[in-house]
Amino acid sequence: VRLEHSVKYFILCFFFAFTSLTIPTYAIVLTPSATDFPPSTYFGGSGDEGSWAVCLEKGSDGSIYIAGITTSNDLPTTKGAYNESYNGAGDIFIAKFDSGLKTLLASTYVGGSGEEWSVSMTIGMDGNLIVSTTTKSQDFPTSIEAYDRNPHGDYDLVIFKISPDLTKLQASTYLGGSKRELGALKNIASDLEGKIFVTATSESSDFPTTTGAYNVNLNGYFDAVVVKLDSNLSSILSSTFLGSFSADYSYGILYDQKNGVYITGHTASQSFPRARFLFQN
Ligand SMILES: [Ca+2]
Ligand SMILES: [Ca+2]
Repeated sequence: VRLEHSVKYFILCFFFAFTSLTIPTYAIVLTPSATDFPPSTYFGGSGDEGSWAVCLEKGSDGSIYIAGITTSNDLPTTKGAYNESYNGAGDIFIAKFDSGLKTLLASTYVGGSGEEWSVSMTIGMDGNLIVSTTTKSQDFPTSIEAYDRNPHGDYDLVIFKISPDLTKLQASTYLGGSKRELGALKNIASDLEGKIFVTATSESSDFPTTTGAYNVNLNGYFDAVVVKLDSNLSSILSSTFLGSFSADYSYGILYDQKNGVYITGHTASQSFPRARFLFQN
């Protein structure tokens, strides 16, 4: 790895897709002054970590958060963490390290008794972590004031907020229709007011949309969906489908204060909706 002088702080996190191997997650921090191998650490248990995804964020105090999916029932968790023990069938893990990756500051599981897969994480304006996952769990923990406390069909999204010390679930809601909703590695974002944007792929004709939204009906098979929620995850502010007759998959979201929300994905639709002036028609 070549270190550029302009790189002030650089983090690499690897993920693997080998399902037949037991592979721990590891994170490496590179700094321009590093003369030896940069700070790095393994993090894992006896099962698999990060077979589907590992994502990371840097806190305002320099701490490093990593989140992913684990099948280990013995992953290191910290006393007083929100959920110290494994819930089964694949859970989310979230771990917080100091900037040098020397100390595990906090570590928790989050999940229900069924399968969780896909994880996406961002840090909100209030410092809470905002996480999105895809779940098959019928008992994923939700908050009393959640938009939706009930699962719908096969796979749903769950969006939750957890405190920066990983001790308190601040809010959590299901989001889905009667068929499958599928998240991605970078499908959540937050604006300066703390409102939360999430994108996913849905095959549910009853996925919740809002009156006046760009497209309130499922188009064909799979569509992208884009949803804006309030900061407590207690209501949908706006929600739309985005797609055309063939499959349209949504993979990523970016919030830009000036221009709004960007979505990226993959389409098999020849007639995917386009604006007039595009890079490529
Ligand atoms: Ca689980
Ligand atoms: Ca569903």
